[in-house]
Amino acid sequence: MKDYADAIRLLKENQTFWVTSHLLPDGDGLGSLLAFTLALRKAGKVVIPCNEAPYPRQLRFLPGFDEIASERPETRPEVFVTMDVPVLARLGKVRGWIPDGVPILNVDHHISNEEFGTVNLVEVDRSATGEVVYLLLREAGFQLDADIATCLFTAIYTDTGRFSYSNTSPQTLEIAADLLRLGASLRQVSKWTYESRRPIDLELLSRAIANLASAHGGELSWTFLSKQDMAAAGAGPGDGQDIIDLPRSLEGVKIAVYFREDPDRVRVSLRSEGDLDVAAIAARFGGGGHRNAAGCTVEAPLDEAIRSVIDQAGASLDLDGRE
Ligand SMILES: [Mn+2]
Repeated sequence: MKDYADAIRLLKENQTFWVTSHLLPDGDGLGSLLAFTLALRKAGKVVIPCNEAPYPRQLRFLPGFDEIASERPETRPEVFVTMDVPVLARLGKVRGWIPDGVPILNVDHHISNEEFGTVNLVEVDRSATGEVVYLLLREAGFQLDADIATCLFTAIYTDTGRFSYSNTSPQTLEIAADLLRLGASLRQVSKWTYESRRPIDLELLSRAIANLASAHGGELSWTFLSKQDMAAAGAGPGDGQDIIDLPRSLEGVKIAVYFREDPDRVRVSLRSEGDLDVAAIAARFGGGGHRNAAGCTVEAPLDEAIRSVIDQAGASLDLDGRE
């Protein structure tokens, strides 16, 4: 519990905080950031949530969403807090805002976390950073209310794929139960995060279905959205984030991959079952993540990026088959 004690001391002994998450923040990143903001404000602290925009539209319902600053705040913080951020480069332009000499509190659950903080509260066995934030706030004695519970529930709900991934532990469900008791709205969170598709999302999905491919007797499945796919659907940078769920939903799939072609590079999302380690595959391309969920960016033409990542994925399935 050493890191909890150090983190709690930073929270108690200081009054002014900035809190941020990674680029294109997800439910865990923004849920953790906003829960922290609301809980510390409730205790009379000054907390400024800030992040590089854009933020996903499906998270607009989160309490405090409209207050996230996308420009450098004026007030100097006494502590700079990162949520769900494994490496400082993932902060984007916010990295350049960190004032000299300000301690950093790094709250995360990524195995690839580089422990860049003054205090590192990194728990790699937790399903979500939201779980760590819950334990931190509880341990420190901060009061939780329905809004804070909704933020934390969203963090855990989305990072566990609605409690379906192997990172979901008994304690994850106990924490989720406590959050529902505190007033988190399961229906509201579910509606916004998983039941708010627009026609454009279906257009992207239909293109992803058309691009679906598999190998290794169906154990390896992937799809892609090219620049042309994105443009034809009228999609922007925040769209098509959930397409990885398509290849991973097929029977018998052990490794699923999704490639999205951006103007100057290809973003790659990887998912796996069991002991198959996709963080190791992502690391070969300069990325990282968790054993069963990882990502990287490849600066190569789309077809080349697909070929090299699928080769690596196939090789790890070969190795797996031999064990
Ligand atoms: Mn997370």
